[in-house]
Amino acid sequence: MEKTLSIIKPDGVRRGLIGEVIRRLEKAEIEIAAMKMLHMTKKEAEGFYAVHREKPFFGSLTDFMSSGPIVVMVLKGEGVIAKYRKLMGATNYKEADPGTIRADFATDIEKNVVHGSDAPETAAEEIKYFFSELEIVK
Ligand code: IDP
Ligand code: MG
Repeated sequence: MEKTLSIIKPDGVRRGLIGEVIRRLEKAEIEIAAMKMLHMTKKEAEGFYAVHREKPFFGSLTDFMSSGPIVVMVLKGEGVIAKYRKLMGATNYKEADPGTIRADFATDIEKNVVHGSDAPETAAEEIKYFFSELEIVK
């Protein structure tokens, strides 16, 4: 069964969008297999986004991601990686399809409310970054 990592980013938590994002997951019948809230340090955010360390926005992105609490979730189901990416919308909210989370709520290319893994390999790595096997519903 495919799994993916979802994050409600600090802007989403700050703006009271936890319920709205989870409502959309439930409405789409996406199974939540694990969930917790935490506040990453700058170092932890740098570790999570290590693939982007050469990008010009790396410093700002990791400042943002460590600026407040986040909600991390493991989502499970057939094709859930693509299904959840579709629900999120494009990275740049200006290019995101109408009705997607980012089109409806993002305020900035960086502050785009949610994260979702992009492939099975990255999903496995990202899930391991936050969850032990014991914490994931079987
Ligand atoms: P994704 O979140 O849609 O997978 P990625 O390209 O993996 O997008 O980028 C990770 C995160 O980095 C984005 O969600 C966004 O918060 C931020 N980001 C991406 N591109 C830019 C940019 O051009 N400027 C500022 N921040 C960006
Ligand atoms: Mg990405």
